[in-house]
Amino acid sequence: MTLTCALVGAPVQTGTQQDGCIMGPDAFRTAGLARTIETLGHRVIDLGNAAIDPVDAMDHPNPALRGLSETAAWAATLEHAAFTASQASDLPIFLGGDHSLAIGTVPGVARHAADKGQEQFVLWLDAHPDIHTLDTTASGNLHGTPTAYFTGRTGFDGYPALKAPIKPENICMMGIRSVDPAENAALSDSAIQVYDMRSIDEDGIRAPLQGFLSKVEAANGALHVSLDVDFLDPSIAPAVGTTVPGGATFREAHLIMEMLCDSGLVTSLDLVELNPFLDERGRTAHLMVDLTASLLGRKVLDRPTRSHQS
Ligand code: 5AB
Ligand code: MN
Ligand code: MN
Ligand code: MN
Repeated sequence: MTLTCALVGAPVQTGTQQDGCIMGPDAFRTAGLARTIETLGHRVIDLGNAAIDPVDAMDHPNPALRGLSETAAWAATLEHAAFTASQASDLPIFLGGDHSLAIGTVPGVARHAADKGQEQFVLWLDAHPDIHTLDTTASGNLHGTPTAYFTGRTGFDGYPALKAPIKPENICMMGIRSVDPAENAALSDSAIQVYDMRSIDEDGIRAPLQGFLSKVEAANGALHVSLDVDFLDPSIAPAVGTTVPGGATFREAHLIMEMLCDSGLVTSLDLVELNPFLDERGRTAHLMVDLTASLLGRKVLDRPTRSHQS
């Protein structure tokens, strides 16, 4: 199937401590993302980079918070950008930027889904659940907060009101291996499905992902995939500020993308947390582009393989 993919640059780095994610959109473009997608027979429209206007500082009782007013401003800007890119294309691809950008992209695509009468689902591929509120984050880094915000948890004063919060039972997290105590508490009270690295070691990717995709299909839902570079093992993806050992392998990551491709269910994608300043000759950027290619139909063989038939 030929898709129209819209690239939306989101050079956000106010959600992290370490500078560099601002260069992410340019690194994805330089690594040939558009060309690669076109080679697979799809159309690409590059909508350029989103931007925010200067903002006034916001106060908050948590003294650790940094970049609060800028990040809240990105939420509104990217919600709008994601909503309009969803209308203008079959598959908006958001080029991060740190993961705080999901406070805009996910609500924006969810508003589009709601307008079409569809439920929004989210596949969160990350070492971290990013489910802190403004009160519970100890680092103060807001890239650790998006899933709490878009599921409608309280404690996000000054952020835009959510038009279409994501139901926790519509979220599947995979690759998780670094969880703070407050996040653990939030997840144990939540219907979010979490597959940590231990469960992937024990059971693999295929069965849990198939289970989640069946749910999306049965609901005729829209599916947003949020891919954090640190989902991948740092040995294959060094260009990220928050490396955690023991991440997904090259094949585990590609298998996810190949299964997502076969499902035909994906309606939007975040590529986040790439810090080109930390990369080795562009290898992480290229891996993220290759994973996107698997999601969009790059195959080894033209004929169906055995696992498709089983
Ligand atoms: B990322 C940590 N939980 O709150 C925190 O990379 C890490 O978007 C957050 O997943 C990692 O600072 C955010 C320790
Ligand atoms: Mn659409
Ligand atoms: Mn993340
Ligand atoms: Mn992460």
